[in-house]
Amino acid sequence: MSQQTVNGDAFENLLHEERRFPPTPEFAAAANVHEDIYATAAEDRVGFWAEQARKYLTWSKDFDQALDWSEAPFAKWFVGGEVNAAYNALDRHVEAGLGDRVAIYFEGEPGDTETITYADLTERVKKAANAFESLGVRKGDRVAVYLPMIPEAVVTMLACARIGAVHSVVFGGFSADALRSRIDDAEAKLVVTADGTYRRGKPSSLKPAVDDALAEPGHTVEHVVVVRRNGQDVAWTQGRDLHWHEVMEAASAEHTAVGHDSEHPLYILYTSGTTGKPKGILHTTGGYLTQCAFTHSAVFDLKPETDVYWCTADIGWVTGHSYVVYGPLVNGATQVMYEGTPDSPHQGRWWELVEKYKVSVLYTAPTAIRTMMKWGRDIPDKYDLSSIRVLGSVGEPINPEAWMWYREVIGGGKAPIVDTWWQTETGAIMVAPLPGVTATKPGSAQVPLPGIAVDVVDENGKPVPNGHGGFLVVREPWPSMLRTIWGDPERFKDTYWSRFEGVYFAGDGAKKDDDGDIWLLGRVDDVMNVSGHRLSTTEIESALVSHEWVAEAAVVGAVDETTGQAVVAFVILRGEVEIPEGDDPSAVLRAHVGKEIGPIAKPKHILVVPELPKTRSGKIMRRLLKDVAEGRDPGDATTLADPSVMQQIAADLRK
Ligand code: 6R9
Repeated sequence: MSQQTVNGDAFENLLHEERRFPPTPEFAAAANVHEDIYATAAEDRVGFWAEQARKYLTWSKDFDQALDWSEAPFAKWFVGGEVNAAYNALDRHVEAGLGDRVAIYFEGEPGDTETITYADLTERVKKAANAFESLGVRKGDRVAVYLPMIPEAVVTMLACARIGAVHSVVFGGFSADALRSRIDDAEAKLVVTADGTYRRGKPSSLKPAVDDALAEPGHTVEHVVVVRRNGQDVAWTQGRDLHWHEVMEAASAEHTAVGHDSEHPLYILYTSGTTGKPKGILHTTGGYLTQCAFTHSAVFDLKPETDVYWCTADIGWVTGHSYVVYGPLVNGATQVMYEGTPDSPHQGRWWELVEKYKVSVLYTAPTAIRTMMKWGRDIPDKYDLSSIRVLGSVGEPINPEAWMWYREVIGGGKAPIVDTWWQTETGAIMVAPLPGVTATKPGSAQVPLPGIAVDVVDENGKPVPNGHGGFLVVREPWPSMLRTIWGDPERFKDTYWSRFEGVYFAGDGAKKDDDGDIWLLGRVDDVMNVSGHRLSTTEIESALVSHEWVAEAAVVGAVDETTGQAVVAFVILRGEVEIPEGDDPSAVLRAHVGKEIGPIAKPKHILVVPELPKTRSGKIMRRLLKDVAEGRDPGDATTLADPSVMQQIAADLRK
C-alpha cells in the first residue's frame, strides 16, 4: 500500500484530550479580535481580506480587485495596488511620531547588546538601499542573504524589499554546496554575508563557505558584502568583496520608497521537497504582508504600545521572515532578537532574556520546549517570567505533555498557548486558536483562521467526518499563498494542486476530533503501516513523551519482513529522572505506549540516545533515523543543526 494513503480508519487511536483552557474574561475583553470575526470573514471571505489589506497596510496606490483567481492555481491578490514593504515596516511609523519606539533589542551571544529604534532602523535600511543600488542591484534582481541572527539581516531584507530586489535567505548552517545551488537557481547578483558568528561561545564562520560556493566560475554574483561580526580573518577577493561598514558609511541616508506592484516578488525561500532539488518558494508583496500583519496581530494579540515580542526563529526559516521581519515590523512591534544558542553560556539564557526585556509574547518551537523540559524546570523557575501573557508554538505538532509544561512552567499556568500550523508555502499562519476567543486544547492547532478555508479530506478528496483522519487541504486561495516555485511552474502545479482537484494539498496528515478541532499528525510520508494498521509517528511520539522519563522522542517506520513496517523509537531521557534499579527503560516505555494507544503501537525497538538529528529549524530528520533503523549508513547530514549527532547515535548503537 502506498505511503501516501490515509483513510478514515487511519487513526483509530485518536487521542482523547479532555482538558480545555478558555480565555479569562479580562483577556477576552481586551483582545484584538473577537468571536464575531469568524462570521464576518465567512460572509465575504475575499472582502474580509480586502478590509485587512487596507487596515494593516498603507498603500501608495489602492487596489481595484481583491483577488484574481482566473488563472488558478496562479493567484493575484490586491490587483492594481502598489505598496512598499519597507515603507510599511519603517517610515510610516516614524512619520506617525513613533521613531523613538524600540524596534529591536538585539542581544549577541557573547552578551553585546544594541537597542535599535524605528528611526535608527529606518535610517539603516535607507543607507543599505542606496548602497545596494550603488552596487548595481535593481528592482527584480535577486540578492542572496547568508547571515546570522544580527540586525544586519533585517536591514538587508528590508533594503531589498525597499528597492524591489528579491531576497533569498539561505540558512547560515547550510553548506557551501547548498548555498551555491540556491545562488545558481535564483541567479543572485549580490551576496550579503558576515565573517562569522558565535555558536556556543565559539566563533563560527560564514564567509569561507561563500568563498567556497563561488570558487567555481559560472555563477552570477558580482559582489559580496561582508558584515564584520566576529572579527575572524577572512580571505578577500579584490573587486568582488566589500566591507558592509565601508559601503554603508559611503551611502546617503536619504532614500524615498516607491510603491511596488502588489504582485511584485518579495522573496524566494528554498525548502526541501520529498525528492530532488529544493523548491524556491516565491512570495509576493501585498497579499503576503497583509496576512503576516493580520495574523501577527490576531493570533498573538499583539499590542504594539506595550508588548515586548520575541520570536526565537532564525531568519533562515520562514518563521523568521514572517514573524521576525515582516509581521512584527509592519505592526510596529518592539521585539527581542537573539543571535545564539539557548544554552550559551548557560541553560537559562532564554529565561534571563525574558526577564531582562520583560518579554510578553514568546513564539518558539516544540523542539525547544522539549529541550527545556529535558534540562529541567528548576532552570526557568529561577527567573521572573511573570511578564509573559501569550505563548506561541510552531514547526511541529506539540505533544500535549510539552504543551502543558509550556503553559505551567513558562506561562505561569495562565498565558494562553497558540499552536500555529502553517508552512513556508502558506507564508503565514493558517490554523491556530485565537487567544481571546478559543478555549485551547493541549496538542491541537484547532481552528482555521478567519478567512482561511482549511479542511481534512479522505483519499478521494471528500471531507472526513469528525473523529476521522485524512489529509490537510486548503480549499480557497489565501493572500500569503506561494505564487509559484521559482522557475518551475509545472512543479508548483504538480506538487500542490494535482493530488486533489482544485484544492491545495499541504502534505500533512490531520484529523478532526469529535469537536471538529484539527490535530496535525505530521507529514503524510511520516505515516506508518504496521500489519495493515495505520499509525502516525506523532501519536506514538506523544505517547512516549507523556511518560515522565522521556524528554523527546522520534519515531520511524522501518521495513519489517513480517509486519511491513515496524515502529522504531529513539528517545532522549529527561536529565533529572532517576530510573529505579532493575528497570529497563525500553521495556517500561513499550508497555506505556501499549497502554496509551494500544498494543499495535508498541515500538518494536526503543533506543535511548543522547540527541536527535534536527534541522536548524528544529525539525527532526526522520529520514536519517530511518536509515539507522534499517541498518543503512545515513547519507547526507549537512543540513543538520549539529551534524555530529548521527555519529553519536551510530556510536551508541554499536555499544
Ligand atoms: C512554519 C513552518 C512546514 C511543516 C508543515 C508541518 C509542520 C508546522 C506545525 C506543524 C504541526 C504545527 N508544522 N507548524 N505541524 N503543528 N503547529 O514550520 O514552515 O518549515 O515550511 O514547515 O511543518 O508538517 O507542513 P516549514
